[in-house]
Amino acid sequence: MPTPEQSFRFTHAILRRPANSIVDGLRAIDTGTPDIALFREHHAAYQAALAAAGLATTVLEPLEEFPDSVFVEDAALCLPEGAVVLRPGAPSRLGEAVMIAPALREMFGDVRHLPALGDHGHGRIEGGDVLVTDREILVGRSARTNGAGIEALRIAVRDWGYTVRELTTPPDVLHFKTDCGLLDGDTILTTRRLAAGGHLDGYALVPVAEGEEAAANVVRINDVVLMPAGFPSTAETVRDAGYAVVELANSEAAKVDGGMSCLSLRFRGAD
Ligand code: CIR
Repeated sequence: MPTPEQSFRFTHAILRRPANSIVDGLRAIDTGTPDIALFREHHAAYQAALAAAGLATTVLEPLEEFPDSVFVEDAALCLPEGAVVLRPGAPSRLGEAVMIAPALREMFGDVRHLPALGDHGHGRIEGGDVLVTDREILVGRSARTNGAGIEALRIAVRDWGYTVRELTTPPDVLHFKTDCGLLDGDTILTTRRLAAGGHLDGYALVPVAEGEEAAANVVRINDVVLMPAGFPSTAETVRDAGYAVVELANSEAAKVDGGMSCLSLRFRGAD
């Protein structure tokens, strides 16, 4: 059941170290090959920022056979009541869900798998399309997330008291959260193209600066908002709105379409 501030008050995070195979990570546009040493530095700084925000971090070993596995967010959804193993829509990433399940079982008493729906159980859903707010779980249908996947999530979390609302990720945008991030339980930083769909009506919206669309994927963790570095106007906007901002270098993850939210699974552990 959603409770006030549960969408950003966390105690733990799960990360996975980048594999050397990240150079083969999926990307919409080729803007260069990630520099692995620099990616590792950025990843360590990201982990340190989570720790500084008050989280205990568990860092899993790299998985060379899954180039995109550093982006742990896409394989699971963690809620205070338990964890749900998702079904990534990118064929090369489906196995990441199997690989994250043992870590989830160590940390959660209740780990759920999505029910198979329809004749072939073809539900697909990636965590990048899932935004948990203090009121509900928003899920954007995308090239990676389909209606059956969203329906399966709805069934999986129903008895925990969550409402799942299906929205649409804008065309040619990887994930719903590529274009937005939570600032507090009902305030969302968003691109104009996502807001234009009217999907987020009812929430207080803070627009990213024109030309800084890549700044929208932020994560609020306890008292800070983690943002990718290099988007000064949006950083200022978020600060002016009253939030403490931590800017983190993200150039290497960005080459494979990764951002602040994708690099961790954040949750509130049992008290
Ligand atoms: C992919 O295309 O799946 C990865 N290269 C990037 C995943 C980013 N994940 C996220 O936004 N949650």
